[in-house]
Amino acid sequence: MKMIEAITEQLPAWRERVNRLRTQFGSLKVCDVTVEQIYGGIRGVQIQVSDISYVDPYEGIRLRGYTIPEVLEYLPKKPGSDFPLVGGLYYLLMTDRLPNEAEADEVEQEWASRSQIPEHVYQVIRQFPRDTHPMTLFSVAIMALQPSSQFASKYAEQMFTSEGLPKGDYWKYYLEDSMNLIAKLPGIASFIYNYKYRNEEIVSYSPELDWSANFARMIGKAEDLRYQDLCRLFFVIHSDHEGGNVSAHTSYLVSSALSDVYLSCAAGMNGLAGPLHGLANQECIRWVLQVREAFGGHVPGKEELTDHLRRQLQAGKLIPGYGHAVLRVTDPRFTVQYEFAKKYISNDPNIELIGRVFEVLPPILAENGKVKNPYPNVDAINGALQYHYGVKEFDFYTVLFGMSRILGLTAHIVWGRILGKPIERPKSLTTAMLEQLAEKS
Ligand code: CMX
Repeated sequence: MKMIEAITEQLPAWRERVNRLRTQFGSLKVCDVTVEQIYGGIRGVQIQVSDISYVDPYEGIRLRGYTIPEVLEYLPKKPGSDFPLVGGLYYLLMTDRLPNEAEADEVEQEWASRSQIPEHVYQVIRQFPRDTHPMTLFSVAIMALQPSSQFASKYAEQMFTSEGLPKGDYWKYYLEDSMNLIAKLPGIASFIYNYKYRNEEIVSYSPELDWSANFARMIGKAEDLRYQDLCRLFFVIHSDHEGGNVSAHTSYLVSSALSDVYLSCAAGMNGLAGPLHGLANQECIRWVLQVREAFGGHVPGKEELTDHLRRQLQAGKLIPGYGHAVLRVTDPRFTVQYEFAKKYISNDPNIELIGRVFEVLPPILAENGKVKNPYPNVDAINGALQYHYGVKEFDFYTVLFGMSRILGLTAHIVWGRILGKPIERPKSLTTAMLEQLAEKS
């Protein structure tokens, strides 16, 4: 694979950079930690390095240094589509280089050749009651693939041989496992969708189509080229959001114990399934529909909407899709999806309402100065787009998010092995110890 060559070429330079930092500047202090941060979710404590992506509060996410509009513009596309091949995005995340068409295509072809899902994975999903949350099914399906981990078997094997598996080569097996897992995600996610909401159909992967279009086709949208484009857009923009969010940090931590890609990604997906993380995106469309319902199915005018929003805030309610822990501007991932919506489905009433809320809500949220970011985040529009194209099962939206996020998680995990990162083990203190520190201060 070209991806392996591109990484191998860069290896000596990367290892040299990290070694230099560790040996020459190992004792350099990066930041302090306050008691408030320890009790307050470790917010703002700079304890990680992520070269895959960085979230700037005023600019939003950069994937390998490229902003969302740049990524959408520069990555190779299939003829007839305005949106990138996810294979190209993966090449960028993994190798730190923009791919040409052949390189993006090679990743797509690799996925096609690795897409066959073992029968027992479907059986595992079928054992669960149909009302099981799709994220639970997604996580167990990933776990069901774990016995096929090349890293796990190679690692176990070398324990009993004289040759051994050089530490510097671990990453190659992690990359193999990542490619094998990602190749199967459209089949797994679509089967979960079909099992829960459609006809239990298992649809095989078409090598003619890219990863995103395969997923769309597998849930019955073979003819809907616009939905296929939406999938490409969605999967690209949700792929990574730095290393500190719950799913990225969890999977990275688990992989630091040399747990393989399957174990690590399933753990990350369990974090993504939490209502304060990935699950938030199903709340936004629910809220949009509730607002319309409150106005008899119509989209309220500006004044009516302003009154309604003020009443909700006065009642202490959160407005889903607004605010962010890091961002201090409109999330660029909202902006590109809103542009897609305005271009193709501007007469959809939910999109119309989302546009009106975007006009009136930020100044209202900003009024009392409490909300640090009064602008929309990516979740404010995700669900409405899926809903328009007929994916109306809200609880499935986090699986779509998960499919995309595994692209980023595996890039972090593989690079952890490339750079020889050790097992993570932060130190904990007791409350009494902090009280003693406080006494002395
Ligand atoms: N509506 C009403 N009040 C809000 C608000 C919103 N959308 N966003 C923040 N606030 C309130 C908070 O509840 C908090 O009030 P209290 O001090 O009374 O508890 C205050 O404003 C300050 O919050 P903040 O520091 O601006 O925001 P946080 O970093 O604590 O939380 C987030 C960020 C996203 C959890 C929060 O804005 C929120 O709950 N938004 C709505 C849910 C949502 O859209 N979640 C998706 C997040 C997407 C992502 O993480 O990628």
